This record gives sequence, C-alpha cells and structure tokens, in this order.
Amino acid sequence: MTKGSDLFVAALENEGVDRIFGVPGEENLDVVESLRKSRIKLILTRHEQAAAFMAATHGRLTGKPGVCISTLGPGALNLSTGAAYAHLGAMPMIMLTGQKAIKTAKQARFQIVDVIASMRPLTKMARQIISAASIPAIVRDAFRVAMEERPGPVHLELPEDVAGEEIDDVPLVPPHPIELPVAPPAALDRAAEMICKAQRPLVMLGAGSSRPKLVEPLSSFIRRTRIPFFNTQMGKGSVTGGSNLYMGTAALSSGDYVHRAVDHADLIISIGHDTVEKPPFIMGPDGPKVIHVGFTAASVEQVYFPHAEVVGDVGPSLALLADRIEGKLRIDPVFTGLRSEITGRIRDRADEERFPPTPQRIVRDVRKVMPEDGIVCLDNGMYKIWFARNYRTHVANTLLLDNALATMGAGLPSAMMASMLYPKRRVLAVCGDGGFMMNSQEMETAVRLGLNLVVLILEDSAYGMIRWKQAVDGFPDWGLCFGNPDFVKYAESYGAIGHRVKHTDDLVPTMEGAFKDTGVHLITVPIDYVENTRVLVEELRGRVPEIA
Ligand SMILES: Cc1ncc(C[n+]2csc(CCOP(=O)(O)OP(=O)(O)O)c2C)c(N)n1
Ligand SMILES: [Mg+2]
Repeated sequence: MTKGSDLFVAALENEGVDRIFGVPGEENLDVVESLRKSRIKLILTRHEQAAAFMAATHGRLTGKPGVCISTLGPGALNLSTGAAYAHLGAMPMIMLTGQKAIKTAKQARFQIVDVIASMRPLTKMARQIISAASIPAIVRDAFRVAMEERPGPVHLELPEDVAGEEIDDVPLVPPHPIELPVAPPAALDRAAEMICKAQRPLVMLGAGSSRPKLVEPLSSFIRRTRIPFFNTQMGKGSVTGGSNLYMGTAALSSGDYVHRAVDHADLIISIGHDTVEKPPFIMGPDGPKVIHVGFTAASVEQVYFPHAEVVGDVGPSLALLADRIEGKLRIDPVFTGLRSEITGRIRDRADEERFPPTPQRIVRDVRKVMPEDGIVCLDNGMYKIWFARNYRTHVANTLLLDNALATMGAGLPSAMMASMLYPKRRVLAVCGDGGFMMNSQEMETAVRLGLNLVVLILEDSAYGMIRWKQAVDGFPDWGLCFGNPDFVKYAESYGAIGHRVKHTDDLVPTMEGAFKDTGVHLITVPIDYVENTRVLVEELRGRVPEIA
C-alpha cells in the first residue's frame, strides 16, 4: 500500500528533482510529510512569488523543471506572477498547489477559488489530480509538457484527500530522452540558397538560443560561417568565446547603434527569436529579408513575418545549414567598420568619475569584477537597458534578464537560484530600489540557506524607468518618487552584510571585497540617470548618421 503524497514525491524523485521551493499550507501537510522522508529538500521562501521565480530560473538554467509548492487559494494566486514569468520566458517549471478535499466539503467554500481556471492562461497545462492511482502518469506527463519545446510552466493541483488516499502500489513511469525532428532538407536548401544569394547576411540570436543545450551548436555555427551576429536581450551570451563578429545587443527596437548593422543587412537569419521579447528590430516591407530558425514555427506579428523558416531541433539543423553554406560566403567589410563604431559607442562615458556614477560606469565596473562565467541577474528597471546594451557576455546565460514578462521582483530570487546551482561561480543580483523591495524578504531565505551572493542596489528613490518614460512623453515629473529604508541597516537586520558606496572609485573594491568574503552582501550605490535622456533619447534621435 502507498499514499497519494508518497507516490507524488516518489514521482518527483523519479524525475531527478532535488529541491522544492515554497510555502506549504495545511492542505499540503501530507506532501510535506512525504518530503521529510525523501531525498528532496524543502526550501521555504517568505513569499510564493519568489519560490516560483526560483523554480523558473532552475528550469531556465538547467533545462529541467524547477518545482514549487503552495497551498490553495491565496498561496496559489501568489504563484501566478511566477507562472506568467515562466510562461512568457519559456522556462520549464512545475507548480504544485494544495486544495480542499474534493470528495467532501467540510469547510464549505472557505478559501476556495478556481485555481485551475486562473492558471490555465498562465501555463502550458493546468490539471487537478482526482485519484492517487493517476499520479505517476500525470507527473510524468507534466514534466514532459514543461520541458518540451516551447518549454514553460505546468500546474498540478493535489487535493488533500487525494494526497492522503491509500492505494495499492502503482509503478512510476520512467523518463527517457526525446530527440526532436531536424529541419527537412527542402527547408535547409531554400535557406542556404537565400543566404548564399544575400550580399550582407546578419545573424540574430533570440531568446530561444539561450537554451542550455544550444551553447555548443550555436558557437559552432558562427565559427563555421563567420556571419556577423547581434542578439536580443534574452539571446545575450549564447555564442561563447570573445567573438569578433558580435555587433551588439538590441535593447531598443530601433534607432540604436546596433540598428545600423540591421539597416545595412539584406538578410537576417533569426535564430530562436521569440516574439514575447520587445521587438529587437521592426520588420517592414522594405527592410531585410528574414529567415526564422527555431524549434517551432514563427508566430506572425505586425513586426515579425519571416520570409522562410527552418523549423526543427535547432542545433542539428544549424549544423546541416552550415554544411551547405560554409566557405561560400563573403562577409561584407562594412560590418567590420560598423562593429568597431558600435562597440566604441557603448564604451562612451564608462570611465567617468562623477558621483553618483553613470549607468555606463556601473556596467563597466560590474564587468570588471565578474569573471567570464560570473552570473549577473537583473531585476526590472531602467538599468536593464544599460546592462543589455553595454554588458558584454562571453558565456551563455551569464546575464539573466527578463525581457518577456519584464516583471519587477525577480532579480534577487533568480540570483539565489543561480547561486544554489553554481556555488563556485560569482553571482550578482542587480536591482533597482523599487524592484528589490518587491521581494526583499528573501534576504532571510538567502542568509538561512548560507548562500554566497552579492546584491547591488541602484538607488534613485524612484520608479526610475517610468519617470524616464514620463519625461520622454513630455509629462511633468510627478508622482514616481519614494523614500527608502537605510539599506545597510536593512541588510544587517537579516544577518547579511551591508555596504554603502560613497565615491565612484569605491564601487569596484567594494564589490571585489564582497565577493572575496562569503555570505550575503548588499551594496547600495546611488545612480545618475541623467544619461537616460542624454543618450537614449537625444543622442540616438539626433546624432545617428545615415549609412552612406
Ligand atoms: C511587478 C511590476 N510592476 C510594475 C512594473 C512597471 N515598471 C517597470 S520598471 C518600473 C520601475 C522600476 O523601478 P526600480 O526598480 O527602482 O528601477 P529604476 O528604473 O528606478 O532603476 C516599473 C514600476 C513592472 N514591470 N513590474
Ligand atoms: Mg529606482
């Protein structure tokens, strides 16, 4: 005989799960007891949202779903932003929520909301488990659905009577590897012909190219074909090695220096682009032709309507495409000139001494203290554009940002997950003073778990990005400033170590010292956002000359 919750936890072990994040409620107590007897660690968080961000980041970084747990109603609803984060960001995740018993209703409708219905639009699949015997099959299916392209979250609701149900043993379903079909020869031939005919091809690496398994195949494609490339915000770092073909990152949709390369191209090979990202460039009737290379077909949008597609497992498909075009391309020399201009532009003002420091200087200083494999996890705010534009990455998934749901509050939890997965690598969370405070309670979790982690807070006492947009749109400066706690004392109250940067030159040594030490460090630094308007509006609107 076995119990539903034991079977559920055994099914998680069968999938290789080693941790589960969340806040249990009384409806999960059978599961908690089954976890106690298992190899899986229960990691309590101080808010379910953070648990979901952590589980999603596990999926993002490993390709294997992270798992989070909550109670019914209020706890389950607290997972919903994390569900949307994983859904838009294509991160595999399993959410397990409790529910009152379904065969009896001893508490009438107390705490009951239709969680399945609320999760349906935020997940790939949302199911209630109605019998213990179905658990092995449902859990296996949930992991399959979460992992398969396009990956994303799956929600399972386990009512407490099903969790406590005693049944005869049911065998688990063993997982097995699944290979995806490779793009058909006709599609590869057509794409190869278009690329060979083009005069000025350019590769764009999108969010999908950051899948952990694509690190090698993408780098090999660029190495073999020597086609210059740029990336979207979430495609950053997917080509390893300090490639001299990198043209920049599209943090804006148009008008940035990198768009000079886009405008110069007559063909864009768009690898793994996912239109959940803010458009990296806007397709129009007169622009370059576009070939979409992806695990799945391109969604057709007003701003993205590829002329040809190579659909299939991206790694092997790219190898077959490279076989067809390697050695046949002449790379337009204009790209080389553009490249030095674009990379030169993004170094502007990175050396400035003024205090508070400019975003460019902060990005440069962070790059200085982060080794190539160090991981920077951003929350959402104005600085995200600066990091996306200016922070050079050399290793895949070393700048984790969310350009899909673009939610505030994920910076700290995603960094905590990265630090747990890669304890030997430096991990830095970069947060605005707004976004940090949306999940700052997880400082306690980070300290309790004994993580080594540095959190950098950029203080402008405002929702700076919205304040910037307000100014760009010509509205008066109103309503978007707030006060902050004393962040040093705040960190200390959690048992973390707090630092305040008072001179621009102190930023590098403060970060370096924090990384050399162990434990959770919080560093607060004011930021001078005058550069937002000076560069991202005035300079780009006025000074970008036309291509000759
Ligand atoms: C959960 C959530 N609420 C609101 C927004 C809208 N929003 C985007 S950026 C931003 C301001 C961020 O402020 P802060 O974290 O201080 O960063 P800053 O822009 O000041 O550097 C807001 C309110 C959002 N993206 N996510
Ligand atoms: Mg701010």
